[in-house]
This record gives sequence, C-alpha cells and structure tokens, in this order.
Amino acid sequence: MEVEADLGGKNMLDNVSISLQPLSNNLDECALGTHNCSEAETCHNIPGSFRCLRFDCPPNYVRVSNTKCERTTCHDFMECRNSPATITHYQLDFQTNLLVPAHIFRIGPAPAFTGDTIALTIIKGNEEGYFGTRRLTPYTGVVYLQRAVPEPRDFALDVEMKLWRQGSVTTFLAKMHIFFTTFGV
Ligand SMILES: [Ca+2]
Repeated sequence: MEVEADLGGKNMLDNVSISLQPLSNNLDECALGTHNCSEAETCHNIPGSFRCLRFDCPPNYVRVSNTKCERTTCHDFMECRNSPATITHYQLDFQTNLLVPAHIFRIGPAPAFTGDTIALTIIKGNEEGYFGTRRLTPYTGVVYLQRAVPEPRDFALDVEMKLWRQGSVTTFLAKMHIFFTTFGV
C-alpha cells in the first residue's frame, strides 16, 4: 500500500507499507523459539500456547524416527503377538465444541493387503468415555469423538491396533496427543 502526504513538497511517505497482525493469540512459540521445552522434548504449537511432548522409547525398543519406536526383540509367541511391534506418536489439534459424533482420525495398516483384518482398542486415556472406535472396512477403522469437549483440554490416548495378516497377529500402538483449543479469540 502506498500512502501519499503533502509534507511541504517533499513526499516523506513514499513506499510506506502497512503490516497487519491477526488479532488472535496464535503465536507459534515453537517456531519463534520462545518455548521452554528441553532438548529431549518436542515443541508442539497450539493456538494460545504450546506443549512440550516427550517421545521416549521404552526398554526393548529402538528409536527409528523422531516419533516412532520399534521393538528390538520378542521372546515367545505370546509376547511377540501382544506387545507392540511399533509405538508411534501423533499430534492432533481440534476446536472445542466440535459437533459429535465426529471421526477424528482413521487408522489402518499401510500398505494394506487383501485379507487384512484389524481390531482397534483404546487401552489408555479414555476413562471418561470421550472417544470410541469403529471399523469402516475389515482393514480400516476410525477413532471418533462421542462426547462434546466444551473447554480447552488435552488428551493422551493410547490406541492399539491388532492386525491379522496371513495367519499371524501383530500389535501396533499409536500414542495420540490430542489438543482441543479455542481458535481465534
Ligand atoms: Ca501457540
């Protein structure tokens, strides 16, 4: 935007531009470096704030990416079948007062093969029954929100997926960090 003004014949305001800042509290503290997360933590920006998340791998797991741990060994049939082959962290942001029921994420093997069958179970973090699971196809399921979240709130949900493929069963664990915030303000 250019502004012209008559200042005694000399145009002092040539090429003045205006800058606009949205009137919201949506600063990205993670990008700005104003967060206080430690080296071992991952900064996650949310409207109005930020969170410091830890993606630690438990014993017997090795980190294969910033958000994923892989089991190194398993010793017997039951352990190999029932302990997660991988543990993966995900972060999701939603607005408070999302209309329910609402599918909040889809989960399934990638790639999926003909004959794959899954079962989903929320094994932690759903004590108040905000979430539910259902299968859409034999190899695709969703986690959905079934109770309204009226106030800003964080959830840490452990979702287990069991996959039956060619006669064997493998367990996968998704650790979901879910943030409900009031956008804008
Ligand atoms: Ca923020």
